[in-house]
Amino acid sequence: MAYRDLREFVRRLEKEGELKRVRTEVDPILEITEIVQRVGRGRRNAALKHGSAKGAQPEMAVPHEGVGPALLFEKPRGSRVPVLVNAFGSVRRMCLAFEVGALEEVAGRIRGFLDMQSPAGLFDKIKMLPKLAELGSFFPKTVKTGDCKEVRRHGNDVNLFDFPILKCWPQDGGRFITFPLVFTRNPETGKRNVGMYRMQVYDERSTGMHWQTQKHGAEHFRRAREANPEGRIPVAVAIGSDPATSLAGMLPIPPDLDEMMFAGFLRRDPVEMVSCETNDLEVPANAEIILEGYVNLNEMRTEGPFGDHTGFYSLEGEYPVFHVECVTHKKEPIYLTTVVGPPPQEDFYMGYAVERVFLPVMKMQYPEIVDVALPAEGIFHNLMIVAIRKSYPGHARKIMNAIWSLGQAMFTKVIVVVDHDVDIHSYGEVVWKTLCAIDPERDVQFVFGPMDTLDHAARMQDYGSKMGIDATRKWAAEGFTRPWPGEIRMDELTRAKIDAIWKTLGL
Ligand SMILES: Cc1cc2nc3c(=O)[nH]c(=O)nc-3n(C[C@H](O)[C@H](O)[C@H](O)COP(=O)(O)O)c2cc1C
Ligand SMILES: [Mn+2]
Repeated sequence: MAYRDLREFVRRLEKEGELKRVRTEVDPILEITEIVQRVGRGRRNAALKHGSAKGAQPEMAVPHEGVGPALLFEKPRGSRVPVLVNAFGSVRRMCLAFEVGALEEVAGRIRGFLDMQSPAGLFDKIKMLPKLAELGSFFPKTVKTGDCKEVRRHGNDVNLFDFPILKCWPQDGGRFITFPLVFTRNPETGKRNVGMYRMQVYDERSTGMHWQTQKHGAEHFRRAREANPEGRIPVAVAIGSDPATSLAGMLPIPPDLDEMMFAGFLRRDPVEMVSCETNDLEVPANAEIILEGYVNLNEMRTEGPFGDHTGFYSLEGEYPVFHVECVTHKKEPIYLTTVVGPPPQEDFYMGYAVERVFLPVMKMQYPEIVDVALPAEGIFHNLMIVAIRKSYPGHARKIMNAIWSLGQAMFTKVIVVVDHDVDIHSYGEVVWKTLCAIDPERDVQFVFGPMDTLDHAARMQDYGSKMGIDATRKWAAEGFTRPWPGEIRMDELTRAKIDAIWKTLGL
């Protein structure tokens, strides 16, 4: 049964021993971040040192404990609303969020749909029926009203400071809403987009809207502005929904594919949507908090700095401004947030789940891909390790170029391509075999293209160079005519002999 809402997930986490309540009054300004860092510290060090046992499941390659327990701060200073943080900060909690025993199950469901082919005979048709029926459960459903409407405030009664919005790090430009679902419509097609874009609180009724330039929200803004530079677009923001819906905003899915449909797929139950009070957007009926308002197409304001998931402050920049005209919320809402900072933090586990879940999609387009790994320290876009089954000259280069043109994987600053027999979840093995396999001048490739907005080393914002390392075995067909040595391994006969006398050796 899909979680009804966020609080049902909180109850589940508590039952599973995954959540701790903090009853002492603490300040959402800096103090909550410091507590989150401390509960995660032991685990963080373990995570930074981790390697994986040969043959281990990828899920075991990341520290199972995550970044400490989920925390519910019941008394944030200055607000009557409790703060939930770290709700998704471990592989186990991500599995609880998707109600699966292993993330592989979600990947398997996606694979099942991708494998659906035109039925050959009656038996095939019958086999497809349950899948087709399941498809129906993906589409969001419009309902008349929902819990998110229990309390409504308009105009001057709106005050964002009613909520315990965190200021995470000392040099942050202010308080930031870090876990919002931002709803807009494509002004040309009317199709919905939902993205997780941080929002800096400027005052009681306005925030920044950190639409990075390649993201779908930014595209909606640009298209609307081209049509009517002096106009405005409606925007709605939902904070805290059932886990799958809450996470849908970060999914790297194609433009015009509805994130709410994907949330329905993940929770195996349609997301119920209600109309906003003041505009024609729809929002999840089970949300804890809804902000309704608009963005002026001719207004930009300085946003940042913000202690980011790179582990550094992202710099100030000019971004659109969200004006809040109406707030609705549950009678006793929970404020869902996350703290980003030096890796790994909660977002690593959210991103890790996305990586595992979307691997089948990547493999369908590029069957030569055996596996991918995004080490936490690579903060998603800095490093991707890819294992391929190499079948033709230049294959590794082809995969690099494929990744640089694959949705948000375009941001990948460094791609390392290795042969299929390298355990890419063992970073020690990757370093060893990569460095042994390359002639740097020959095997490193540079290209230019779009960069993640948060990359502070790029020569300019949003544009820069990327590097691909072809660490596969080189072939004669690629101009490498020397012999390639085999990897050292003891022979079976000797191993068996020593096995037989091992116990007698006293070692
Ligand atoms: C905690 C967190 C914060 C994020 N903050 C931003 C942000 O401020 N701006 C942004 O463009 N993307 C941000 N992202 C990444 C987007 O949510 C992600 O790229 C998503 O796919 C965007 O939706 P879209 O593909 O519909 O544009 C954040 C992701 C997470 C997990
Ligand atoms: Mn989107």
